[in-house]
Amino acid sequence: MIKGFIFDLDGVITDTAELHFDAWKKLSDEMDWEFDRELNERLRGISRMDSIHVIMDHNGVSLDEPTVVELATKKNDIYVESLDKMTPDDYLPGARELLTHLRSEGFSVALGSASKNAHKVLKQLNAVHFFDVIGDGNSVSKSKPAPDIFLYASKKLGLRPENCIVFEDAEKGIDAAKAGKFHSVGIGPEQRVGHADIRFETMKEATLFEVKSHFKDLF
Ligand code: B16
Ligand code: MG
Repeated sequence: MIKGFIFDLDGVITDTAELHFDAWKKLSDEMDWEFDRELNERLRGISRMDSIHVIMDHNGVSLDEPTVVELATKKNDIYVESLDKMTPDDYLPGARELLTHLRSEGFSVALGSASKNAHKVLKQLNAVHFFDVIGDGNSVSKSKPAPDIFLYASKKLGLRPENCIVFEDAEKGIDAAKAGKFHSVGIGPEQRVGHADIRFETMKEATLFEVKSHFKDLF
């Protein structure tokens, strides 16, 4: 039986990828590092520290760890400032509707994001009340593709993985859901999340009706 839903944040509830891109681009320009949209795509769903290492590797750069932390903090300051402009108009189409529907049907709902800024993003969206549990980058130390963040969320909901559906837009996020034995819904293109149990191009198509029709034996 499905009793709970666990949502990733960036790419599922809202699109912070663009703001992450701007902040990494600003830092990269200052450092004279190459950074483009293709590289940004590889940062989808992975932690801030993993992200900066991907960018440095791409540029053949190696620095001591305190300097890396300092640079990642600089990027984060730029990113966090840009979140001030986010408003309740910035849900991805369909996301607020689905969260509202889940609430009205009494399902348990958790966030399972890699972001350490998830709370601020939810506050800007006015979305905190949709979640019984907020699992974010501060909740666990091993990031996706490890299943830890989703296991943390389901445990806090008091549910087993087989009773939960994870919504994810990142390849490594679906890997994490599968590693934890959760049911999974992929949001995005086939080449990215085609390994999910069911895939929708965008959140707009991912209605509760469609999800229930796919997992019909589990409702
Ligand atoms: P922060 P998600 C992820 O969010 C982003 O997709 C990823 O690009 C970012 O590096 C990560 O959060 C960490 O974010 O720097 O705010 O801690 O998709 O897991 O909700
Ligand atoms: Mg994501």
